[in-house]
Parts: sequence; structure tokens; C-alpha cells
Amino acid sequence: MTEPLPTFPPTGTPAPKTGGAQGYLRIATEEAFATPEIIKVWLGLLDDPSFDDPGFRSLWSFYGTATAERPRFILEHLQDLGDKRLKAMDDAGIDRAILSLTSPGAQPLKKDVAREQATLANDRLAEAIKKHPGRFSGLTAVAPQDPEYSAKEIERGKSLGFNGVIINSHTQGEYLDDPKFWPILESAQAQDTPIYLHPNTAPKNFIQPMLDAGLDGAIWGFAVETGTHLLRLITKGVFDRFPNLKLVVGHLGEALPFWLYRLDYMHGATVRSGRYEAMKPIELKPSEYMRRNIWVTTSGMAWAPAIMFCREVLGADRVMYAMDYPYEYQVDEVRWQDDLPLTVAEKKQFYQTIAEDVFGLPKGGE
Ligand code: 1DF
Ligand code: MN
Repeated sequence: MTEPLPTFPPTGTPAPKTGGAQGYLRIATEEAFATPEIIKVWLGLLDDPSFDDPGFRSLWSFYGTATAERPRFILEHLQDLGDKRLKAMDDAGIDRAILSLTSPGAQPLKKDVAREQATLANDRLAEAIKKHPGRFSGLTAVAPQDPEYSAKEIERGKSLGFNGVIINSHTQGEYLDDPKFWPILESAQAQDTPIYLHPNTAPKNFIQPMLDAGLDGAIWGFAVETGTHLLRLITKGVFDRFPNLKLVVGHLGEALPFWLYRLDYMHGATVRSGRYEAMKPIELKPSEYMRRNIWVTTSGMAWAPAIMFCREVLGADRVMYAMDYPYEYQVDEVRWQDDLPLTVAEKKQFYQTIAEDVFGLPKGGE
């Protein structure tokens, strides 16, 4: 009965192809890029002894300077918005990639530099999409530390043809439920454009026991940080204030789907007890917001039991495909997801039509 955990030797089936012959197109929804300019700014932060964000140091001293094969591959391929990326997509059967500025984007930077780097990344991404409109789509990078700029940049992103907004979890230790960030949520809701709430390393006051054990990155810390962020948005009533706000969350919802029963039970009990000033009554149960305002993607979670579980508890219309290139590039992961115990129509929903609907992409890959 138990599914074996996937292992990496090839499955032996032919490599997936683009073009939709299997009955659906594949749209990958959490695909990272970086400008050489922002990488340079990040490397400068590493050299600034007053820059006090141990999570950022852990992440970007690794990808920026490590000599092992995986970080070198990633640093190189993050910066390519052309042939190498298109070849990787061809080889893995990915028809369209929704590209976003990699984590933490402009979020750790001083306001003026942050605005400059987010704007530049958006301009570069718009150029790449113009060259390859059939293969690339993109999300608007913002600088949440300047909410007014970000709200306007979301509008500019719309006019550049972007299909959502990328926010890499906390901004210098602050979370989007803080009213100072509401202009961003307001703008996204008004533009009917989703926010992809992507992981970041946890802030300084949240990271140490993970850092001590090497658990601060994608293995665990990302999900702890981003899952906590998502849960704060729910329990602090953000979706009562912005009922039409759409959030997309990677890594199968950063563990929240597994916790839904307990979240509902404990949230109800805690609110009734009046225990916390910070936990006031909200209109719905946490699980109901998860099924109304949140979509999840399979980035880094190419594992049938977990994907099927999320479909069961969130609804089949809430779980869509992502790869997380270049951090995650395994053609076998596409094969495994092609082999999910689903009909072709269900796989089309999973790989193609949910993404088309939520991000407002051209239908059928036009
Ligand atoms: C990693 C993973 C890095 C993901 C990422 O951005 C990232 C990683 C800096 O493996 O260190 O987006 N991810 O989403 O799983
Ligand atoms: Mn990612």
C-alpha cells in the first residue's frame, strides 16, 4: 500500500515533450531568474558588516560564492532568459514558464536601491517575454518596504503584460498583515492579479535554531517562514479585508494543508477563549480561506501522495504544477507528475488550466 519515496534514476519512459500531444500543455509557475545587477547588489551586502540578516547571508553567500556544482549551475542559469532556459524547458516538456525574480528579490535592500532593482528586473523580464511570448510569462517584482511604489509597480506590471506579483515572504522582518503593506494588497486585488507568496529565509529573530542545524533553507526553514506568513495573513483577518485577493503559495502550501484540521480546531478554541489580543474572530475558518483565496503549486514537491492529499483537502481546482527551475531541475519529476493517478482532463487542469485562469494567461498557449 505504501508508495515508495521517489528515487532519482530515470523511470525509463521517454522524456516529456512540449506541444501538448499528451492532451495538455505544461505551465511551470514558480520559475526563478536574477539580473546580474541585483546579484552584484546582494554580494555587496555580504561585504557590509552592518548588514544584519543571517538568513540572507546563509542563502546568498552559498549561491553567490560556493564552488560546488549545484550552486554554480544555479547562479549561471538564474541569469539566463534565453536559449539555455528554453532548452531546459524543451528537454523537460515545459511549454510555458511563469518567471519571477528570485528570492529575496529587492526586499532586503534600502528603499532607493530596492526600487531601482525591482524596476530594472521588471524591465528585463518584460524584454525577455517580448522575445518569447509563447514560452515566457512573468510576475512583477516589488519593493514592499515602499508600499506606494509597489502598488504603482503592480499597475505598471499589468501594463507590461505580467500575470501576477512575486513577494518573497517577510520584508526585513515585517509581514504583509501589517497595515502599512495594505496598499500592495489593495492594488493586487484591484488589478485582479495574484500574489505569489514565495519563500525567503526567516528573519534574524526567527532563524537561529534552524541555522544552527543547517535547516534554514529550502529543506525546512523556507516552509516554516512562509507557512507562518500565510497563516498570519489568514488569522489576522487579511482576507476579510481583501476577500477577492488571490494568493499562490509554492511547495504544496508550505505545510498548511497537512495542518488544516488542527488549524481550524485550535483557531476556533483560541478565539472563543479570548486568549490573544492578536487573534480576533474572523469570518471564516482557516481552511475556508485556504479554499477561497489560496492556490498551491507543486514546486519542489513532486510526490504523488502529498499532491493527491492536497487535491483532496483543498480541492482539485487549487493545486497546480511548478518546477522551481533552476533550483529544482529534474526531468523525472515531470514524468512522475505525468504519472499521477488522474485522468487526462484532471492533468490538464493541474498542468494548464488552473494556471491559465488564476494568472490570466492566454488560453491554450496561444
Ligand atoms: C532554493 C529553493 C532557493 C527555492 C530558492 O531561491 C528557491 C534552494 C533562492 O534550494 O536554496 O526559490 N525554492 O523555492 O524551493
Ligand atoms: Mn522557488
